[in-house]
Amino acid sequence: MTSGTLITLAPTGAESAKVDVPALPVTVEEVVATARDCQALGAAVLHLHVRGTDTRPTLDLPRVREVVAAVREATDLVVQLSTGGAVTDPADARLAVLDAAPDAASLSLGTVNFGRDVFYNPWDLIVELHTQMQQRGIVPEYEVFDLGQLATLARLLERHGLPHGGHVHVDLVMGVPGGMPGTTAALAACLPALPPGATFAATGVGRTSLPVMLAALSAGGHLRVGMEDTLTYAPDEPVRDNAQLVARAAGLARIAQRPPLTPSEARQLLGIPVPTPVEVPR
Ligand code: KMH
Ligand code: ZN
Repeated sequence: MTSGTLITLAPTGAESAKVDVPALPVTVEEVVATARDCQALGAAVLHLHVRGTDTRPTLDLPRVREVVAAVREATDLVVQLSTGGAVTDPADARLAVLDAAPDAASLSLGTVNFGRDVFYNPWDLIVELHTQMQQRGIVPEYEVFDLGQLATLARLLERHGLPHGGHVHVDLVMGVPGGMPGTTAALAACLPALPPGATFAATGVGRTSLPVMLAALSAGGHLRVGMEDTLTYAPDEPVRDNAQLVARAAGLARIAQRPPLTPSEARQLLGIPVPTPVEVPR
């Protein structure tokens, strides 16, 4: 069992509108402030969906680069760009996000119903993302929405080799309407299907957030939290901000005697090189 807990913050996502959720960080300043606050509370990785100046999700490369650079300037967080985007995003634009040269990127392992929408992840796109990340030195986080997608992961690794860095890290995204439920039983069913030596995190969407977090901690797993997945803190109590969710996750991790990993410990775990400090001439 890993001794510490990797906490990934997913602050924004692509599903909620700023008008409906005013606390959602969408501007560069809001994302940077959120990232900084949440690093101080125990987050080590930032799972990032970028919004345009109109507050809507965008994969526009200059904008993506601008937000990545701003987060890097202000924090030590591992920057993990979403290649999932929004359900409406085409495959080529999702692949092009890798041009922003993040430390890491998400890689979804199968097509899944997403509420009334469909989140398309055909095999050829999975292979293309995996091999492009290998070539570019970007570490994937494999997003798994259903048990069968772990069989896809085994096939992917067998045919195309280990990811850059050599370590396999999986995020079980649970409770999506159309995917596996956010229950302890579903999480336990996934564990024997993880590749040997892999680590895993779990994310419970909506009201499954807490049960999934507790199940993941009890099984030696890591956590992803944030307003991408959770907008209600308790029944009838909207989430105040992302920091509230990270603080709860960090508190539970400490109670489990697996305190939050620092960003540099997270890099070691995930096989991401620690950035060398830039020497300032005197
Ligand atoms: N926005 C969802 C359709 C990812 O970031 O890789 C997909 C998603 C997964 O959020
Ligand atoms: Zn995402």
